[in-house]
Amino acid sequence: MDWGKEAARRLAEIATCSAPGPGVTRFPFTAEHRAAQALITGWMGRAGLEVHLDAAGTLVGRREGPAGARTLLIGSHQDSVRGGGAYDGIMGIALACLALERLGDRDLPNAVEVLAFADEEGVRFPTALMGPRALAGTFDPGVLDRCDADGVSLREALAGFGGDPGAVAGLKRDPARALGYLELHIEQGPVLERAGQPVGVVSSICGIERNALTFRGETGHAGTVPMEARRDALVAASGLISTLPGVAADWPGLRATVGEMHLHPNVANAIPEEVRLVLEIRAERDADRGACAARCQELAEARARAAGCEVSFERSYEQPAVACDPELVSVLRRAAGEGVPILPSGATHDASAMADLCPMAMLFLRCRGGLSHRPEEFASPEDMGVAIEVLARAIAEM
Ligand code: HGY
Ligand code: MN
Ligand code: MN
Repeated sequence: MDWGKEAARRLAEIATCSAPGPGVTRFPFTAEHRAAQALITGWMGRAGLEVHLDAAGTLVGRREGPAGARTLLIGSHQDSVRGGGAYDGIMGIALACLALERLGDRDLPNAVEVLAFADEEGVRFPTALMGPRALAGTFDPGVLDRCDADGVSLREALAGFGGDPGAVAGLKRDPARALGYLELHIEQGPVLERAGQPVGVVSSICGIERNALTFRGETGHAGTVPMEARRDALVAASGLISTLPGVAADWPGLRATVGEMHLHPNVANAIPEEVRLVLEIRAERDADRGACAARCQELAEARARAAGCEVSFERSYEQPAVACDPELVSVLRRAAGEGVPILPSGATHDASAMADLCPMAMLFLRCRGGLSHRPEEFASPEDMGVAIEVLARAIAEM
């Protein structure tokens, strides 16, 4: 079997489980998720795994190990961003199943579980990582009442999909029974491609926070309200946004982004009364991230005052920076062969939350042009074949 080619075939097939439009759009607890789940169930079955859906909507495939053995957890997320690629998240699930299929009925030193988490991107609901946080015992039940753009709560969507909102908190695993967590993921950056390497081992995952800002001014007729009499919420918001590149430069490696913004009333001939936006900040050091968020809040308040507006600034999501486990990193380095690159992750992952349960490590795959969170995202069958061999070796030797 050409395992890399089979991976490419499976990923092309599951990429069709998407809402219409360019790239892949597969949000949690939707018809697209349900269609993808049917395919993943087949992958897990072919890998000889016992499959069930847990209360948080994670599809779990388990292979028993020797009596008393601990469990090696391997996973990633099934969901995508809007118009995203065919590899982010889902490739880690596919390669885990193929590595176990490749190992066949060989005796393994541990039990193994493949975890297909429902929601890592946090695009449909203003929260994320419910699946891994439930297993780690860090899940906040309050997020179940958060709603999507259509007013559907996470609680309703999860129950409608076959999950059990009331039982999510009970999913907490015993850390003593978890050997560790491995995640294979497309790099989403250019480092491995520039190094001419198919795979790399991750050293650490950046920290991330999202802050919800609402600028409030006063609407009015665009043709009759004099410029000097306006309280234009978009003038205030854009005053903050335009300063971000300069502010972020004060902390090397820090990234600040406003990728989501909503105007009201959002018509060409009325002054914007309200602007809601999400300010996302990422950094390798949590102290840098906190300092930058404080600076941005000061700037937002100053720009709002200057425009005669008010602004609210509230953190809606946070995930601290986390180092990968040195022992698991060594396992992956041995399996991948000395000389494999070691690199930090500027993207966050399910592994960020799994680190609260057990030791974790990640294997990155080369990403063509470093392009991700867009339809052009691509990992080659050859590189996926290499990654499957590396993972199979790691599973067999841990
Ligand atoms: O945004 C991220 O880093 C991840 O893809 N959710
Ligand atoms: Mn992503
Ligand atoms: Mn991802």
